[in-house]
Amino acid sequence: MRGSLPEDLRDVLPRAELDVEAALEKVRPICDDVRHRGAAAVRELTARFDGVEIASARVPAEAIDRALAELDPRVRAALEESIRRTRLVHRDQRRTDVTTQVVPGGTVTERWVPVDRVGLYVPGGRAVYPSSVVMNVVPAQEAGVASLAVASPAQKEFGGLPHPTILAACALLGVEEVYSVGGAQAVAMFAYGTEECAPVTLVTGPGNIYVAAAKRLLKGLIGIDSEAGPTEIAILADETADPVHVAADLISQAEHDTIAAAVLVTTSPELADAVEKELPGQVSATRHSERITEALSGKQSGIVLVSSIDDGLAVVDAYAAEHLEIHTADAAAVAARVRNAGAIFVGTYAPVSLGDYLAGSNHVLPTGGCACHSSGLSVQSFLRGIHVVDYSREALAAAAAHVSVLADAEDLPAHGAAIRARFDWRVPE
Ligand code: HSO
Ligand code: ZN
Repeated sequence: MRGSLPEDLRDVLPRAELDVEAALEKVRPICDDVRHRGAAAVRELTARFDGVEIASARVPAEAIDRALAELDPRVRAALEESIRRTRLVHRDQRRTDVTTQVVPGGTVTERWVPVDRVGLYVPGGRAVYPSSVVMNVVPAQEAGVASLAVASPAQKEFGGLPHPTILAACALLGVEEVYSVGGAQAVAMFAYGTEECAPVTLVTGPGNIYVAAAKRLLKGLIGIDSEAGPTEIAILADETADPVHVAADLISQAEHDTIAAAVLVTTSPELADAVEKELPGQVSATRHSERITEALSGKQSGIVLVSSIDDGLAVVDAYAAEHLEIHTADAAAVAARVRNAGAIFVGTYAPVSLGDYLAGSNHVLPTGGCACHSSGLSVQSFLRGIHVVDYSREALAAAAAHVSVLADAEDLPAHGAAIRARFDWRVPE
């Protein structure tokens, strides 16, 4: 992509397509079943989709305690440090109520109130990520959410319980309410509630296409975070970048999924060549080389050559990556000019892998270009700002004329009348 940039960059940039709409028809009967038959439906669907019979979806406290007792001490120490750092960052995101004196005797307060109860979905199968439990639970807790439940698929090899590392992460975070339920039925259980699980007001957490479809279907009844799509890394680099680091970081996110996206945007053809030369060796040396090869050769991944950092910035802004790394001279100055990204990683020593686990930042981030309008998960995701309006008689009287005029202009005279009724139908002078 040399020379002038195309008009709409989004048309030419590589991106995966995910057809959530098609999955909607499949999840509708599942959600209806859970709605009408509750816990019995959840158990039957678990037998059908996860191949394991469970007596109850609720995970007993002893199983959670046991998972923590049996957790590798090194994993425990790393998770504890991840929780500590993530808490530091998210604690600083807490909001204080703000009262604005609009006129004498008239105030509006924005009061921040956490949602009552959150359901957190944690995937099973290939993507067993205790780190995602941390990234969802910590902001909810720091927001002051009083009731938090976790659902994760029943695993046959663990006797119908969720994966033990997931249970151990819950234990470390003080989450006691855990269900061995996966897929669309987990989202439906949270939304409608069952005999075993009280309904929630908000569901967060990543999942497969059926989880995303169930979230889309039930949105409105419940709030949702975002529909997490396949993960993405974009790297903006110049000739000062180290091809070994660039290749390693592209590979690190391609490791998640065959449809993960890894995009390098660079001003340097030499760097592009060097990265292309570097990739095969690193890919073949790593465990998930097949998955990575497929992700890197997919149409959603590639190298974009640009003529200048300005053009590079235009490209990464149009792409709006979930993760954006900057490997340029004066990376901080370039990073400061980026407008669209889920999270920005500045320079050589801030790779995405650090952010995935231990930077303190959140790793639940907008994908699929949604970073141009949405943010990652934060304390704010679990709060509602409620406007509290408090006006005195005098302050209302002083506003009455303007309200009446605007109400009449909208042909809603009863609006103005509601104010005049308080002053015996005559607003005092
Ligand atoms: N990079 C993923 C999060 C993750 N990485 C979990 C490792 N474990 C999406 O931000
Ligand atoms: Zn990752």
